[in-house]
Amino acid sequence: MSQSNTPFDLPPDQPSSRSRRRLLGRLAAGGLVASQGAAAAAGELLRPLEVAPSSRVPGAPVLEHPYGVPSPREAGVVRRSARQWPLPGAASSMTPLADLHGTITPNGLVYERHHGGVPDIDADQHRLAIHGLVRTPKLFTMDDLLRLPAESRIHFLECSGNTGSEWNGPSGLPVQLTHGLLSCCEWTGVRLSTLLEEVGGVSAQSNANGGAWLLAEGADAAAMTRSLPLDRILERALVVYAQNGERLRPENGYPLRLIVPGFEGNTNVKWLRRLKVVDAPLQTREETSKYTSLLANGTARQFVFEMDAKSVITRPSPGHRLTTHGYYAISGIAWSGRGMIRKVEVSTDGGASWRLARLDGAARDRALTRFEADWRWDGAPAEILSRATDSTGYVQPTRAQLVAARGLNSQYHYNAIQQWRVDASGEVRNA
Ligand SMILES: Nc1nc2c(c(=O)[nH]1)N[C@H]1C(S)=C(S)[C@@H](COP(=O)(O)O)O[C@H]1N2
Ligand SMILES: [Mo]
Repeated sequence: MSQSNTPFDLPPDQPSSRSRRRLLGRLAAGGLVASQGAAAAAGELLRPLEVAPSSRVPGAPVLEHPYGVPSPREAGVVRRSARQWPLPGAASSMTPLADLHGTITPNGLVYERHHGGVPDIDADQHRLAIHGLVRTPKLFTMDDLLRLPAESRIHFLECSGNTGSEWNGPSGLPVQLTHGLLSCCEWTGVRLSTLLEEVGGVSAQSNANGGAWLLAEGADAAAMTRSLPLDRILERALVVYAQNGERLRPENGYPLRLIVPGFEGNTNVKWLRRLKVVDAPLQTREETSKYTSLLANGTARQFVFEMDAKSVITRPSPGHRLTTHGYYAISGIAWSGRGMIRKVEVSTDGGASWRLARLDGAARDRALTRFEADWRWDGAPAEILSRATDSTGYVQPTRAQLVAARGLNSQYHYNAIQQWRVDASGEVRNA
């Protein structure tokens, strides 16, 4: 393979499938990836053709792990925390984005954010109350909920504090610790609208103040409570008991949680015990002292629900090292709380020029989308970044644009373009 970077540098805004076909055509003879130290290969090449040592003995028996676990060789792929938290129970752990593929987060790696620890709840004893401005208030057992029509949908979940580390410039942290308060699961449960029908619908009084709100409360030590505008969530919200095909994990809300697709993480109340229809937001702790964003001019943004469009390159990313010159697929994820991802552009020159990335799989509403762009690294220092545009036409801002609009007082809703630096040795850094 030639070391020149010209043949594979794609012109900006060229439809990338065409570019890819051209790239694949050019490389058909040699393949995209030369094996490392191609010349050393003669002896190596013969090895896979001999009987493998692992074929000479019987393997481990079935049911060695009644609940399957990852290979011990993947033991480093775990959730991690970015910092020490001052109070026990009030903490978070982050998803190892650089080690994941596709768009679904395995259940053992879904990020965690708890304000008061993980409660131990007996599903048989758990109840969901739906009351307030409804015709016939009811208590639901888990069995009641499981009898109702179920719906499964894939959605991302992102903490509004995600990537807060970058407000003041590059933090030096790897992508797990900058963007890892982010996961994407297939959630299964009952539509909120179905449950409201079960309680006879919202009673007329609620409409006097211009629409009903919904208070959601958790059964944890933090008794997490948020008020949500019912009109805006009714179509999409789910009360879920399962994630990725199995019951919720304790740390993600077992036995029941609210999923409000696209809304900031904290509105997705875990260990859900109560939904109360009210005629105005209740101004709970979680929407006054917290989750309100102070702007530079001294006013505050309250009830900032939707997570704006965002993207990040997960491979290569800080901690990775490019060991040879030549072809690399730049891979990452993009998402928007306002709809679908329409396009992702990638730059390898610090944002001077952009090219379209390929979007993998079907476009999904308020879910992670995997993108990929071809890149040929010639060994020169590079700055790689990605920029998402969503179905509303909104374009992910630069950090400078975001700071100009919001100031530096707020820790929440940081969604700026993220740049990684590749130095001449191939080391990738957040600098
Ligand atoms: N009851 C309750 N619900 C909660 C929380 C909590 O502490 N208690 N944390 C919230 C926050 S801040 C976020 S970001 C998400 C995290 O969900 P996860 O832990 O399943 O990733 O849950 C939300 N729901
Ligand atoms: Mo959060």
